[in-house]
Amino acid sequence: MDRPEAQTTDRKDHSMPEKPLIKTLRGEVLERPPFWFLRQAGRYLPEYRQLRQQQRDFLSFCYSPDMAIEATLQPLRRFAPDAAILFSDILVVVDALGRSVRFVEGEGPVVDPVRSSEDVASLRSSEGIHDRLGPVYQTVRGLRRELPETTALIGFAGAPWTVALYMVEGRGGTDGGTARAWGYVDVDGFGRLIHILTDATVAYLGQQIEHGAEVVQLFDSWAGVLSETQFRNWVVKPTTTIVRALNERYPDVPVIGYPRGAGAQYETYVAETRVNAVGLDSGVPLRWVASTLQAQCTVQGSLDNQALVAGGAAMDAEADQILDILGSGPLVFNLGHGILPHTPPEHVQQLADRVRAWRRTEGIA
Ligand code: 1CP
Repeated sequence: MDRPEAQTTDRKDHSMPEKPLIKTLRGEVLERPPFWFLRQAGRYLPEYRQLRQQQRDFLSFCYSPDMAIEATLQPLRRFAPDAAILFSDILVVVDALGRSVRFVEGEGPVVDPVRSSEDVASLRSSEGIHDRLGPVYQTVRGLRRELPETTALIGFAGAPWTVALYMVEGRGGTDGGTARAWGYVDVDGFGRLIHILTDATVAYLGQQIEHGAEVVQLFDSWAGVLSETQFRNWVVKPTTTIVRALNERYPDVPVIGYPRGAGAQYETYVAETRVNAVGLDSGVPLRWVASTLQAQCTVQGSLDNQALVAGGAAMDAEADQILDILGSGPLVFNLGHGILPHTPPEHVQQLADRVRAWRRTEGIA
């Protein structure tokens, strides 16, 4: 497809055979589904824990291209998944918008809370974020040079609602009560924050693509706490805007949306946002997925991360069920939520081997 103004980067490999992940995201059904794992880099790997010691502060670690590249590559060396996901965090955008973000050991992220229209007005505009995020773009560019030929590079951002939740609450571990209440009391004020985050997300993911990301994923990890009205306003609408803007500018870059916990609202999400693929959490019934969502787009998921902690026959049985029910349609095998820090790496190896060995049987649904 013609993209006259976007020819300035490393993205010149259109003549190469397509990678399995990208084919699947376009709706093709391969002999076995491609796979990668949410949070495939990180603390469950001893080599990550060692690398992480070289930088005290987690944000500085994310902004060190050499370290972020190395952290991204570590799980690839062990498990050879079909995709690498950029090592960074969804909260770098908050930092780039000018709010202080810290990661406290054992506690998670702590953000200078945004609670008023004045706080929202003080945020940087979306054009102002790139200086701070330059090292992330360098990481993306560096990764494209390092990856094996068949491994796709996934860029990502937090979706506006999930990022707003951390900005308003000031920390993790909440159900977004303060943010939801603000969204009822002052729809316009909270909507302004969502609008700023929507613009910033388009700008941020656009730059990741310009620097070499071949697929992007929007993490809406807290989509599941919203009522139907708020789900429409804070999840569906901004996601639709983001998908439309990216698809217009980069028609060959698939967008994966992951509205964790959305339940029956998954159906609205897929139909309205027009994401190229949808990330499933472990609670979504597989046969329902096969008959509704998978008829409309590629699905990604959805092994319970606790099954991965358990390992053994129980894990194999859960993985087989996903493969047998969803593997005859377009599926990217993955987890329903990120790998937990106490997960034995051998279990991840066992799972990778299992998925790699699976074959689709023609005619069996
Ligand atoms: O000590 C450390 O090393 C920091 C732990 C850590 C790591 C390894 C955090 C803090 N973030 C990350 C990396 C990260 N975060 C990645 C890249 C790694 C990979 O996937 O291989 C990605 C994609 C994320 C995305 C992310 N960050 C999400 C969305 C996915 C999800 O899990 O739902 C969310 C919600 C965050 C916020 C965040 N960052 C870190 C923590 C502990 C949290 C969660 C806080 C909470 O529980 O609310």
